[in-house]
Amino acid sequence: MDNCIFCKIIEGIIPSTKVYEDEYCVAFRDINPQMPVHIVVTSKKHVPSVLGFTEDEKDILGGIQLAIAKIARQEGLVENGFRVVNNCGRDACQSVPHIHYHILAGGNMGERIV
Ligand code: DGP
Repeated sequence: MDNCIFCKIIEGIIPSTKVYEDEYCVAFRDINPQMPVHIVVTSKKHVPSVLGFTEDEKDILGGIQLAIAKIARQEGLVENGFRVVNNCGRDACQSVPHIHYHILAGGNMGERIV
């Protein structure tokens, strides 16, 4: 999609540090990391948020979940654990309207989610 930062990263127009790619998604290191490990996993299909998927796109959603597990193993995050965050809409401060999940790791994040 024109003028979408993540579409441009997926297409390689905007450079990024990619850590994973498959038929459903691309993962790259966040430009503004909030933890020592901060990876963004985004759908290759431009969908603004989790609200935008249809019943026949369950394969994409499942593919992303499986990719998150693969990335966690690949990046050595299994032993100490990690957090997965999806911001959706205004109150969650979603800044890029192309669905993505944050994988956060590399230190204790506390018991509270926010
Ligand atoms: P969110 O606020 O949930 O929409 O998260 C968007 C994230 O995307 C934010 O943590 C910063 C990251 N981001 C934005 N632009 C770029 C970029 O050009 N490159 C990379 N690597 N990350 C970006």
